[in-house]
Amino acid sequence: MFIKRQLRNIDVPLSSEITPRALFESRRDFMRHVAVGSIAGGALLETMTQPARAQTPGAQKLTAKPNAAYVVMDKQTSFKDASTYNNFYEFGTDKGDPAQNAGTLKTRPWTIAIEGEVKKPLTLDIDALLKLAPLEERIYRLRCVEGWSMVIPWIGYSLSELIKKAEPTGNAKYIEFVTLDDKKQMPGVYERVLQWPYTEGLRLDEANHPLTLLTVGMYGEVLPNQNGAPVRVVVPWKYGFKSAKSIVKIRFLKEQPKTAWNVSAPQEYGFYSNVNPNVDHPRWSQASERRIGEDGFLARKRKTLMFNGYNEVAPLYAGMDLKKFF
Ligand SMILES: Nc1nc2c(c(=O)[nH]1)N[C@H]1C(S)=C(S)[C@@H](COP(=O)(O)O)O[C@H]1N2
Ligand SMILES: [Mo]
Repeated sequence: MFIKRQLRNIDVPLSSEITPRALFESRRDFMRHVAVGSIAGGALLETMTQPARAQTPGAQKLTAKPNAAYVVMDKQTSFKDASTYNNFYEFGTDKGDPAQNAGTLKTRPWTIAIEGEVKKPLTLDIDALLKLAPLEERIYRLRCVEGWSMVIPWIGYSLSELIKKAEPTGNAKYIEFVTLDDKKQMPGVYERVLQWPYTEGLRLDEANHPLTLLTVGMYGEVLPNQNGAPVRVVVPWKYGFKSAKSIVKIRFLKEQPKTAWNVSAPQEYGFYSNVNPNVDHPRWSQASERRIGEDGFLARKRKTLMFNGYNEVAPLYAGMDLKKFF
C-alpha cells in the first residue's frame, strides 16, 4: 500500500516543459532580482512579498518582524495550498489527510524536552519557547523529495538561539528531533508506514546554521496543526522530510541519529538529504520541480537548484562527496 501511494505521486513531465520557455522564465526571474536589488530600502521588497492573506476561521494572529535577509522573491504559495496539501503521516498518507484529521491535535499544554549532551537539560513550556527570542518572518522555499515545492512565509527564530540556551557539551556532534507519538490524537500512527515516533536529525553545525528555523507560525498566524503545530523545524536547503513537525523532544548526541525515513528505506533516504538536482531519488528525478499552485495547462516545471538555492550552506559540505552522503 505504501509503495502504491508513493508511486501515485510521481510527476509526469509535461510536454510544455521545453527549454525556450524555461529559459525565458528564469531570465525574467533574474531580471526581477536585479531590479529589486538595485533599489535601496525595504518598501518595494515588502510590497512584492506581501503574504497571501490567511483565512483560517479562529486562527490566532502572530506578529513577527520580516527579516529582509531571508526572503525568496518567488511568488508565495497561497495559504490554502500550504495548509491543505501536506505530508504529515501521523495524520494519514494522502495529501489532504492532515488538514482533515489534525483537528484532534492538542497544542496546549505542550512541552519540549532538551536532553543528552547538554550542560543544561531542560523542559521548556511552548509559551516560554515562543518568548525565547524575537519572532521573525522569513520567506523560504521548501522542496519535497516527491518533486514539488512551495514558498511559505514562516514565523520563528534561528534554532541556534535555543541551542545556545541548552549549552551543548563538547561531545555533542548531532541533534535529533522527536515528534509527538500519540494514537489518541494522531490517527495515522495506527498505520505502520513509518517507525513512530517520527524522528529526524542534523549535524550540530547544520542545526546551528542561521537558516535553520525553529518555526511556530506561518502567514502571520500560529502554525495550523497540519503544518506541525505548535513547533517544528524548517531546514530549507534539505528535502522537506528533514523539517520535522510537532516536536516534543530535542536530543544532543555524540553519534549520528537514526531517522524515520532512513530506517524505512535506507537506499532512498539518506541522513543528509540536501536538495541536489544531480542526485536522483530512485523513484523521482530531482532535476526539476512543480511549484504547488502552478498546476494546470500552462504549468511549467522549475529547475531544482543545488541546496534549493541556499548556496550559503555549501561550506558545511566542503570536501564531502554529496553523491555518497546523499
Ligand atoms: N512529524 C512529521 N514531520 C514531517 C512529516 C511527517 O510525516 N511527520 N513529513 C515531512 C515531509 S515529507 C514534508 S515535505 C514536510 C511538509 O511540510 P508542510 O506540510 O508544512 O508543507 O513536512 C515534513 N515533516
Ligand atoms: Mo516530503
